[in-house]
Amino acid sequence: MTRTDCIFCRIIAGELPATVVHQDEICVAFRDINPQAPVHILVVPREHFASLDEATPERRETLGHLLVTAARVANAEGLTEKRGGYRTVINTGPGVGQSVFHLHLHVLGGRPMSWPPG
Ligand code: IU
Repeated sequence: MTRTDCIFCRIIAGELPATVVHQDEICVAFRDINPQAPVHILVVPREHFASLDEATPERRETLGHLLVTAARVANAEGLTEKRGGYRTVINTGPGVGQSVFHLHLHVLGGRPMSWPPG
């Protein structure tokens, strides 16, 4: 169900612009508007739920599909393991940096990264 007050629901519905790199019946992947790496893509389920805290057994297929899509998108961007790899991130809660409360998985790559994250 599209939420009119959710920016990602509105992107998914085509009401707001985004550079979409992949879409299917379960999710949409588009370039982050404020990229933190040469490649920074968000993989977003069409279904609105706020965060990973709302993961349920009923959402298993959706959650698994996000990971499969993240790998496909990363490889399509040339971010193979041999070419530096990529990082996937799901921020859960404002305390760790979540700012949009529609679950999304970040795919970042194209530059060296350190660990632990800040
Ligand atoms: P976060 O994990 O909730 O902090 O990630 C939200 C991301 O959504 C962040 O990287 C923003 O740059 C990005 N974003 C976007 O791509 N387009 C938008 O219209 C808005 C945020 I608002």
